[in-house]
Amino acid sequence: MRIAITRDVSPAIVNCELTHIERAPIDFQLVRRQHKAYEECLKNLNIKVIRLPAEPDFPDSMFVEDTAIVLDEMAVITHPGAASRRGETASIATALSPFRKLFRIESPGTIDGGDVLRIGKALYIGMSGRSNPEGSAQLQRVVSLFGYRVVNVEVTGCLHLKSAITQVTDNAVLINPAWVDQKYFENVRFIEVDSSEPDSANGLWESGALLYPSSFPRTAEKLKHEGISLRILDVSEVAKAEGALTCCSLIFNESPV
Ligand code: CIR
Repeated sequence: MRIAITRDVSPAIVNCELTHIERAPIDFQLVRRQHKAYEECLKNLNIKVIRLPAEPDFPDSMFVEDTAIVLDEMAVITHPGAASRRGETASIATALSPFRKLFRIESPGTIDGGDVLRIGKALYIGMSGRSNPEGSAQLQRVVSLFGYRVVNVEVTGCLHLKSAITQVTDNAVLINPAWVDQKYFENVRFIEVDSSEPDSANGLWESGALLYPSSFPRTAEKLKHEGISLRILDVSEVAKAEGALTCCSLIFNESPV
């Protein structure tokens, strides 16, 4: 059984962190509807959704991806790069503890889960404004015990590594080459975003489908030509909080290996 942990939208989302975009009014009812549609899409893929209650004190807390790295063997609770987000991890640790043995990233190390791209036994870590070499070194010490290798990746112009590259099939990644270099990634085929849609590299490949935003029709066309089956979601309000699709869930196999 696949499990997805999500969290209801914080009523404080209008005070979210923003790094690369201007603040625009977020329609709270609409962002909640978009988030619910995302959860429904996961349920339709036979994933069990565990929705945590909203955290009024943490504007960005719907973006649960940043708070943990869940692997088949264990999970690592992160130390998020933005100070305003560090209080989000306590409830995530509680939610994950029935499923995995937990490890932690400690200060001065920082990691946001949005900077961690797992492909097989490789963990690519974006050296963004949110994740630092100390955090990556701590992560490496833990995951190497379970046979994973860690590769630090330079990323520029965007919030997280997974703003610039995500996996979209078992052997292909969708990449914005303006933000991250292909040289770091091994044994994958590259599909480049349409250059007029720089923010379009974040899709959520899950259970044989690719969840993909409705706002990037040109890149979506490219993906369809590759034979990839898309589940299109409108996440316009989520994007105003600089969020995307991977960041709204933590998805993993129920039982550890
Ligand atoms: C932040 O800046 O932390 C939030 N406003 C957006 C986080 C998005 N997270 C993700 O893409 N993994």
